[in-house]
Amino acid sequence: MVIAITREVSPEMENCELTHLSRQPIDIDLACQQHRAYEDALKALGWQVQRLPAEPDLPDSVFVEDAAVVFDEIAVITRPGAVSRRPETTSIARALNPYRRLCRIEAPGTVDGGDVLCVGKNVYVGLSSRSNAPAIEQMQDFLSPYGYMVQSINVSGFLHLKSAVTLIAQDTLLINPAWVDASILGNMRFIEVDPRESYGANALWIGEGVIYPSNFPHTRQRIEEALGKRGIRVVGVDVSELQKAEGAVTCCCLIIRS
Ligand code: CIR
Repeated sequence: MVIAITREVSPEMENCELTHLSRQPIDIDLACQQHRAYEDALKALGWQVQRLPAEPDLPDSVFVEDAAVVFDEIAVITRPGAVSRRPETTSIARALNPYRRLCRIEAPGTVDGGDVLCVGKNVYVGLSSRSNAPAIEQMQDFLSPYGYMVQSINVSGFLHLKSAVTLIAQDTLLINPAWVDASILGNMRFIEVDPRESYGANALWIGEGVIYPSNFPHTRQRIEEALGKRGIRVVGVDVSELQKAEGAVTCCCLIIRS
């Protein structure tokens, strides 16, 4: 069974952290509708959605991916790079406690889950404005007993490693080659985003489906051409309001496989 932990949109999302985007008005009602449609897409692909209540005082708390990284053996509770986001981990740790042994990143380490890309036993962590070397060392200590290799990748000019590259099938990465050099990611197949769609590398792969923002049609076509014949279909979701908060599709759930 696969469980996806989500959290309702905060009514304060307009006061979110922004790094590379300028602030625009966010329609909170529409954001909530889009988020429900995203959860429906997860359910339609066979996942069980466990929705946590909104955290009204934590504007970015819908982006649950950043507060933890869930592995088969353990869950790493992060220490997010943005100070405003650190309280998000309390309720996420509570939600994950029944499923996994918890390990916690401690100061001076900081890491956002959006910087952690897992490809089998290879764990790539973005060295970014949010995630630093002490956290990467702590992750290596937590994970090496289970056979994982943790490796850092420099991230600059975009928010998180997974803004630039995500796993889209067992052996395939969706990548923006202008932001990340594919040669450091090992022996994989790659689908490159259309150059007109720089932000199009964040996709959420779930077995036979890929949840993908509807505003990157050119990249979507590339994904369908490459994966359609392998029985993986693309499910488009409109996440315009979440994108204004610099979010995307991987960041709105935490995936627990059991
Ligand atoms: C932030 O800057 O932290 C939020 N406004 C957006 C976080 C998006 N997280 C993600 O893509 N993993």
